[in-house]
Amino acid sequence: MKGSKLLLLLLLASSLCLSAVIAAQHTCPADLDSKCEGGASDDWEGEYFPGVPKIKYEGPTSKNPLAYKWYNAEEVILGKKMKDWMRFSVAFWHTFRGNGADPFGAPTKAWPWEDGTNSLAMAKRRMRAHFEFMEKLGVDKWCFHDRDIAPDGKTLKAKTNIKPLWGTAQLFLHPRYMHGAATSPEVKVYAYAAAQVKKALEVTHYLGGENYVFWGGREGYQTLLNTDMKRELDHLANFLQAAVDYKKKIGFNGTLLIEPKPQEPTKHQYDWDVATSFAFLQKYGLTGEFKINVECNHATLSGHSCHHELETARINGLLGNIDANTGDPQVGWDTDQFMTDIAEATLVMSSVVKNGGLAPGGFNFDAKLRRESTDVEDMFLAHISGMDTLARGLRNVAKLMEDGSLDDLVRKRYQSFDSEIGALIEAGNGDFETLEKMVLEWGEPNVPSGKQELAEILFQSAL
Ligand code: XUL
Ligand code: CO
Repeated sequence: MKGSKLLLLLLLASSLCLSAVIAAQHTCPADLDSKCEGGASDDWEGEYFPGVPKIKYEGPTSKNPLAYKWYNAEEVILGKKMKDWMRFSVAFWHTFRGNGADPFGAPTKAWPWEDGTNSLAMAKRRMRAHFEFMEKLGVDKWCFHDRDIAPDGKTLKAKTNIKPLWGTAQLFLHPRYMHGAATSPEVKVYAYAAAQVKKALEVTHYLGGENYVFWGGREGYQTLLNTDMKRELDHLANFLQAAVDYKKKIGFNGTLLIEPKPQEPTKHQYDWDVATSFAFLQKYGLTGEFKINVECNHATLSGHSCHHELETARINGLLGNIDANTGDPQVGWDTDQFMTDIAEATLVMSSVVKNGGLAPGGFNFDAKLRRESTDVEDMFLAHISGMDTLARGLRNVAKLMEDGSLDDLVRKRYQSFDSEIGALIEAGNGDFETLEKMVLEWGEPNVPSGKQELAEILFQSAL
């Protein structure tokens, strides 16, 4: 009993120090070297990015790296403002908690506002830098892990126009989660994870979040020799059902999202890809309650393209959000790079347009600077590049649709099914006896070319 009370207190302290009040503000420069009277460095009111202006759209001919060339928030494309198609979001964990460390090397980022502590003052200061960053970028959504944001609720809530696209619980870093969280063989770990997700759902709701993500951190296995896979999957389903129940209980109307990934950190992650996640949701009767957050780098790790995963989600009514990033073709792990490939972005945007957009989901930049990118300005450049790439993709999709040749090519490939017998089959009435009779009448079919090269030419013409 004592233990569980302590646990809840700890959870409260770590996530819900949200009651911390910002006292009367000092005005100090946003610079660690300046000795402000009273030493209240958390109350800095100065600029964190003094060299960076508000990023504006200057069009494709601009040579200004700190400007948008393709993303013009208010411009209407295919009947919707660009900002409403894109719904961009900054991932707090990469942009403000990523320090450039890798398994071989120490942190490389020395952002001027970081003082190396994990204090409340530091959390507040970092959050102010984060809001200034988003305001200058012109982005009004962000995503967070509970463990990264602690403990400054007033700062988070005060900026009413900047809201979380989604929140999530960080259930993979702490050693207690080494065998998984909802799939841990240890019931106390399952319960701990439940208490953490409960709190993270509350915090996301409190901050006005529009979605909540379940990425299966360590929900998977390292070897089947010590694993009861059925039991673990049953536990995971019960955990997700309990999350649905709690979400409803607290009146949180946000969408719950599953984020598939095939491996890393475990050898086999249970949410391998979209199709596997869909089968899981169907088996446990959870399809109406969840959508999918497709991450492009996870898609390629699972041996699919991002486009494949998006289409699989879309045609099953499951496409809810995109973690916008990309992998490196020469590297076999989750590099979480900003997407810069225009062809890939065009394919991604074609799925988004066919989906009618992503709302209440959006594009979360689950992407990080390279370890070697260490200027504060690089944080802006990376996001501008990612935003412009996807915006350019959207413009390309509009070109392809206006031209219509590619859609025509696809439509024509299936036109034999527009016949009487094709309609019969599509209606589910193509019985084998009828079809055999038709074959005897028709003889050997004349099979047309797939026109793949032509499709590629038509696609390229829009890039
Ligand atoms: C990990 C990953 C996570 C989730 C949120 O690969 O993508 O950052 O998006 O936990
Ligand atoms: Co992600």
